[in-house]
Parts: sequence; structure tokens; C-alpha cells
Amino acid sequence: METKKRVAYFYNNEIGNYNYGKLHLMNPKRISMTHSLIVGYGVYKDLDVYTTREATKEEIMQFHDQDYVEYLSNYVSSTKIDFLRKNGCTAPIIDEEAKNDVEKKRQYGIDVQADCPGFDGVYTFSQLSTGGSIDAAHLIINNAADVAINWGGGLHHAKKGEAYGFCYVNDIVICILELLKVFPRVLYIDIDVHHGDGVEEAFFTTNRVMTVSFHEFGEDFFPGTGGLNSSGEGLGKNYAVNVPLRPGMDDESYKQLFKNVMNKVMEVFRPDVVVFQTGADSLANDKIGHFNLSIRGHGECLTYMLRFNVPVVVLGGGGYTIQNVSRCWAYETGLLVKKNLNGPIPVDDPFFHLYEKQNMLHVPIQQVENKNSKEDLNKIQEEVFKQLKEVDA
Ligand code: TV7
Ligand code: CA
Ligand code: ZN
Repeated sequence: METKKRVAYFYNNEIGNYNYGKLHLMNPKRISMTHSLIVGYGVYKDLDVYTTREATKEEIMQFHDQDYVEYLSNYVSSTKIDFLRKNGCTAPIIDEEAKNDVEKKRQYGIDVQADCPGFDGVYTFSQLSTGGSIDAAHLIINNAADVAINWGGGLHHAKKGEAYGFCYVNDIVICILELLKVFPRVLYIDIDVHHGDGVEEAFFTTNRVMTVSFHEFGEDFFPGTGGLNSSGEGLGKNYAVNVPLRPGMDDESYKQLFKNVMNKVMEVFRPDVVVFQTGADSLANDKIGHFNLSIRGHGECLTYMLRFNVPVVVLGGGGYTIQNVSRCWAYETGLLVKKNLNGPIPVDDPFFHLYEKQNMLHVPIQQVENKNSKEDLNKIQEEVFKQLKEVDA
């Protein structure tokens, strides 16, 4: 029998106010929208709610290079500098020169082709994202929660010394490093539509972390890594699992593949704790991803992992149709406390105007062609099983 889980939830009202820029697709407001639904549907009462703190420089430097962290923490946008100067500020601004140094920007991945703009508060935003993931790990370590949620985390692309794919600080790697101080084996699961490359790379040569990413792959889809035969190196050989998929994945085929793979993973790896990145860009109608999952299908993957009675850190990630992201993560927060949320969006929600066109929690999805044939999927599952047979944890 599955027992009732103690579910902790990290949130900080500030995080929704950061802005990647007017045209950018990543919108931190979706975290505040998620929170409003959690409150509006009354899920709040069943959670242990914690205010997220900012991670310290020392914590961030457990993974990231000092020079990169210092560059980020001193970052001030040119707009902000212009504003300060116009208003008579004559004090030196620490990194005024560095931030205009095109060479450094390139080195640290800032602004490269617009994916990772330097924006005001980029460092504090990353500290908040990471603080929640670290404290989520600590609650699990102290056995003060069975499930710990940080929707502001899940930024899986950030590299040791470089911003990448909308991600500046890799809160997931830092969360896993905390867990490894106490637990022998950590399982990382990533259902964001993109490959979890930053996390995979960080643990590519260890057998203490198994990384499993399901993602869209091919036709230049970002980031292009995560092919079937990229599976770890050295001691980490076979401990990186990749499930590369074509556009159009639907609930039926995704759920079946997910459950089969994860069942086998749990059998061979027997983790002490699970870190689950639940990027919502794998939902239907995302502005970047091309999968066709419903919110219920996405959520079933998350709840499937509860049956193994291993503690879980639940993190956010991508998601670019923001109303669907907040719907999904609020629904999943509900599932974790055994509530099956449905019906209309509460009319007093402060973001109600954004849902007005479609005011239900669950939204219908059109049938689109699934470019993954049954044979393709069987072949992929077979290959993954072959790899997992070699795991001897
Ligand atoms: C975890 N796709 C992050 C996913 C990161 C995806 C990309 C964009 C994009 C960025 C924009 C923008 C965009 C319409 C979509 C090769 C490029 C092509 C930027 C225009 N519109 C996560 C990163 C991915 C930024 N990057 O996994 C500002 O799409 O494909 C690429 C690289 C070069 C850069 N250009 C896109 O979900 C959180 N970027 C509009 C404005
Ligand atoms: Ca993924
Ligand atoms: Zn993504």
C-alpha cells in the first residue's frame, strides 16, 4: 500500500518579476501563475510551504567556475547603467567594462544569439531558482519530506562555465551534488522536451548518478545531443540513458515507453532518491516543443514514480505556452497530495484574464500525426533495455 506523502513546496514571490526581455519565450511569470492556481484550488493547505532563499556564491561554485559566477553576479545591463548615469550616479559600476566586453560575453554564453540574454537580476533569479532546489534536497536528506517541489528550478542546460539554452546556473546539478553527500545513488529523470545535456555531462563518468532524458531529437532540434548511443563513459558507462523521439508523441505511446523504461531503471539501479525535471514544453501546443501530451498524460509520468516509495525532488524546467505550464504544474502539485484538480480556473485568480479564452484547467488537444511509429518505439525500447542489462549497480 502506498502511504500518504509529506509534500513540501518552495516558492518566492519575487521570481515571477524577472524578465528575459520582451520577445523572449522564457517567462518567469509562469511560476507565479502556477502558485496562484495552487492557492486558488486549495492545494496549498495540503503542502508544507517554504519561502525560497537565494543560493550563496559558495553553493553555486560547487559546480560552476568562480570566474563565471563572478561575471554573472556583477552583471548589470546597459539599460540599467544608462539609467543610473542619467540619474546622476557617479559611483563605479563593478563590471561595467566586463559586461560590455564582447569577448567575455561570448566566453560565458551571455546573449549568444539571444538564447541567454544578460538581464537585470539574472544572478538573483538564478540564486532563487537554485536555493529552492538545494533546500528541497536538504528536506529529503533530513527526512522532513517525502516529496519536495521547486517549480522555479529545473534549468538543465547550464554548463560549468557558461550559460546555455535559457539556463545560467544549473540548480539540478547542485541539488544532486547535495544529495550525493548523503545518498549513494541518485536517479535523475528529465521529461522536458529538450535533452538534459548539462546534467548528463556533469555526471557522465560516475555510476552514482543515473540520468534518464526523454526528448525530441533530430532535424536540428536543440541541443542536438542525447542520441541513443550516448550512454556514459568510464565508471559512468551505461549510466546515461537517452530516449530520442520524433515530433508528435501522444499520451498512449509516451506513457507506455516511460513506464517500461522507468520500471527497468528502478529494477537495475535501485536509487536512494529521485530528482524529477518536469519541463512542460513536452505538452501539446508548446511554442517550442512538438510533442502532443495532455496535462493528465504528463502528470501520470510523475505520479508513476511515487509507487516505488523513494523520495522525490520535483523541479520545473521548460514550458513556453505559459497558461498550459501553470495548469500542468498546479495539476501535478495536486496529484502529489492526492487531489485530482479539474473544472474552471478560479474567477478570482489574479491572472484570470490570461485564461479567459479557455477557462478550464484541462484543455483539449488536437490530434496531430505521431511521427514515431510503433516499430521505431519498440526499437528504441529494445536498445535502452539492452543498455540497462549491462548496469550492475
Ligand atoms: C529548459 N529554441 C530550454 C530550451 C532552450 C532552447 C531555442 C529558441 C528561441 C529563443 C528566442 C526567441 C526562439 C522561436 C527556441 C540555435 C538557435 C536558434 C534564438 C532566436 N525565439 C529548456 C534553446 C533553443 C530568444 N536554441 O530545455 C529570444 O524560438 O535552437 C536554439 C539555438 C540560436 C538562437 N536562436 C534560436 O526548455 C528551460 N531558442 C525569441 C527571442
Ligand atoms: Ca528531456
Ligand atoms: Zn525544454
